[in-house]
Amino acid sequence: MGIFDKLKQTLKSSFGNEKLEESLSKTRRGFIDKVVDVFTGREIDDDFYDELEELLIQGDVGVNTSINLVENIRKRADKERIKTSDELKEIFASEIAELMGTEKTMLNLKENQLNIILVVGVNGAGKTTSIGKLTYKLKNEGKRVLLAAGDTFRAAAIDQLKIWGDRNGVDVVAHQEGADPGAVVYDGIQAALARKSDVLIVDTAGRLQNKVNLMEELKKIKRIIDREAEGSLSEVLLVLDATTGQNALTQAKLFKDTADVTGVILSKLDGTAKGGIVIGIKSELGLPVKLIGTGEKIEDMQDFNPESFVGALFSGMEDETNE
Ligand SMILES: Nc1nc2c(ncn2[C@@H]2O[C@H](COP(=O)(O)OP(=O)(O)OP(=O)(O)O)[C@@H](O)[C@H]2O)c(=O)[nH]1
Ligand SMILES: [Mg+2]
Repeated sequence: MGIFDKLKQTLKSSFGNEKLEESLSKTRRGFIDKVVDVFTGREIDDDFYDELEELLIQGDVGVNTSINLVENIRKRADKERIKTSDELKEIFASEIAELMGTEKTMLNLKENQLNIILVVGVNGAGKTTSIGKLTYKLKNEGKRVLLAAGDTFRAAAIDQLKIWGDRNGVDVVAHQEGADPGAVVYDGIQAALARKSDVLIVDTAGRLQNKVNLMEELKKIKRIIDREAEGSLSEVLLVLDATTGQNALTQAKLFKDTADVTGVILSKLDGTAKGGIVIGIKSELGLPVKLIGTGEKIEDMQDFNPESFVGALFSGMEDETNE
């Protein structure tokens, strides 16, 4: 039995998520294939481990995580007296699987009350698009959704959210460009309470005069939510652009500390070879990835399932290893 067939068995139902496999195809080719190449027909020595570590770091797995992974693999190789790098492939795959865990981290939404989801992230990360896709997903799950255009920095941002509102057939609470985002959120909360909405999703600006302003504004929005609808802030979701790799990790640290982020939406996982970032986000930041963006269309969002992720990462590999 090939290594990846074994992994398949371990991961049970995780293979066969075609959309995810397609999204991760660049990551597979640009990162996983290279790593697997290192494992092919090599003597296991210090050079081998150095090269592996280097590749993991380049693959945006994160420095600490890469070092730990290689250390674990080295320990297991010693213990299990493994001599060739081919045998190590399986250990590598299983270490990644173990690091990612099996637990799905779902959105924390409560029944019979308003749930506010605050969506934050730097400009261009994919906040507004993700809100559009998330609205579609929640509506399909039977939730009543309302949107609030808390990004008042640009008129186009308000219009863009309204377009997603129209596509989904949900209302958007909005003020004019330059208005106080706190006032928009206040109105959004009153409207959501009056209509007994299940979910109010708040878009926010990704760019203000400077980072301090941005963080102050997020804090102010949170204060208004606490005052007007205590206990309703169910999620603060940080949207990270997977294509930015290590930069996304740096941004995440900033937001995590000031905005009490509860989870990550990883956007643009399609079209990037930097999918290894998923491994880094979990282990370097301790933040759960809750949703992933797999394209620009309304249905291109999935719950993040670590087993499916590992499965998709290593899919298509069995043919080569069975030869
Ligand atoms: N391929 C792909 N593109 C995406 C995805 N998510 C967002 N995008 C694209 O990324 C670009 C920026 O997305 P926005 O939703 O406008 O980002 P934003 O964070 O709201 O940006 P600002 O409003 O400027 O702060 C758009 O062209 C989106 O279509 C995704 O999962 N996959
Ligand atoms: Mg936006």
